[in-house]
Amino acid sequence: MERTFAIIKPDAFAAGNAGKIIARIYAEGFKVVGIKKLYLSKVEAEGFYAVHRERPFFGELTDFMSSGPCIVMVLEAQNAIKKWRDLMGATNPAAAVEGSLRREFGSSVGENATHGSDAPETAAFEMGYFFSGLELL
Ligand code: 3AN
Repeated sequence: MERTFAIIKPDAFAAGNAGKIIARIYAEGFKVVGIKKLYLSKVEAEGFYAVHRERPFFGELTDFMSSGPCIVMVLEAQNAIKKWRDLMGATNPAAAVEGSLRREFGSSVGENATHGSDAPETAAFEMGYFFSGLELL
């Protein structure tokens, strides 16, 4: 079993799509190990996305991620990292496969409904950024 970190981003939360996304997560066979609603500050969003600090879209990305509440989760499954990224689809919703979450719920490359860790090292950092060990029992 593997764990990954996921976010239902502010666009999807504000649009009332969190329930549908969580239903898909269960339907695809993930176990939800941790889940909570947060309203990130700009500084908290900058810390989470620190790896993207030099990218031209860093300001836009962290403004958006601190623009409203989101839901952060730890998901468990076999090959959870790849399985969750496959379910999300491509970064750009217009290029994401039919049936993927970003295709269905995303509206642009920035406001793309969901986040998922891209490797075991980033998953470990991201889970630890938002959850204590006790919250993941
Ligand atoms: P992914 O989340 O699919 O791994 P990354 O790691 O390339 O994508 O980008 C991290 C996040 O930054 C994306 N989820 C997306 O919301 C945002 N992002 C990526 N490219 C752009 C862009 N050109 N303009 C605005 N936001 C972007």
